[in-house]
Amino acid sequence: MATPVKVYGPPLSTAVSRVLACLLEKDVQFQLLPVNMAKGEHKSPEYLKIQPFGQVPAFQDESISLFESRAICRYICEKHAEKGNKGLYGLDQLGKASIEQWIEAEGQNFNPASSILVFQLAFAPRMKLPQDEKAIKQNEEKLSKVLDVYEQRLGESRYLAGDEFSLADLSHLPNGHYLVNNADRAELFTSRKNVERWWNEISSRESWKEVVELQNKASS
Ligand SMILES: N[C@@H](CCC(=O)N[C@@H](CS)C(=O)NCC(=O)O)C(=O)O
Repeated sequence: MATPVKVYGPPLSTAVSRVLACLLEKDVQFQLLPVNMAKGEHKSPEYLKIQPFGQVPAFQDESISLFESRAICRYICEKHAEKGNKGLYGLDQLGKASIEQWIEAEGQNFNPASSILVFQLAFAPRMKLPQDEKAIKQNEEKLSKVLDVYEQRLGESRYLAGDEFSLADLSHLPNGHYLVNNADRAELFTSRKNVERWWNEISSRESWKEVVELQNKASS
């Protein structure tokens, strides 16, 4: 049996949960190793050897160490092309180009605004930090504009990159989950009928439900 890959970091982290969702879609065995961020373990010299920016996740497989959740997901999909959800990262050049385009849209357009909202609305209250109302308003406006583009796209195809669920859709789950369930911003999704349909489909995948279970266990 193959040695499980190692994922370092708490499942409550959005970037860690992106990698976990990918591993579960691809049916790849993994070991989740805790990093106590409250104690600053992610900034320790030992951890910085595998994640030089001092962030989670870090990832190890055989002799390779990787960081950056989207790069880790791409690696998992390439290495395990024949396992689990075979089409997750496309089956041909055109399919992959479309998936890449929408992974970039997630990283460059959806993530900047949504990650600020997730921090301000879901994490700041838990950490007893003050909320920045101006940043919340500005980023809600930014994200609305991004989701208007998604609304149009999702009127043309079932998923972002085409008619199959892909890594591009999966990449939206971590921030989307907090916005809908922990930040009282479900309306951003439900006020757009195609986005709402898409969100309901992608967030009810078994892989994502398992990630949410891991998150719930970690926070209980
Ligand atoms: N682009 C990175 C982002 C990683 C990231 O921002 N991780 C956060 C948790 S979700 C973190 O480690 N924050 C602690 C810090 O930056 O000190 C990725 O996708 O892996």
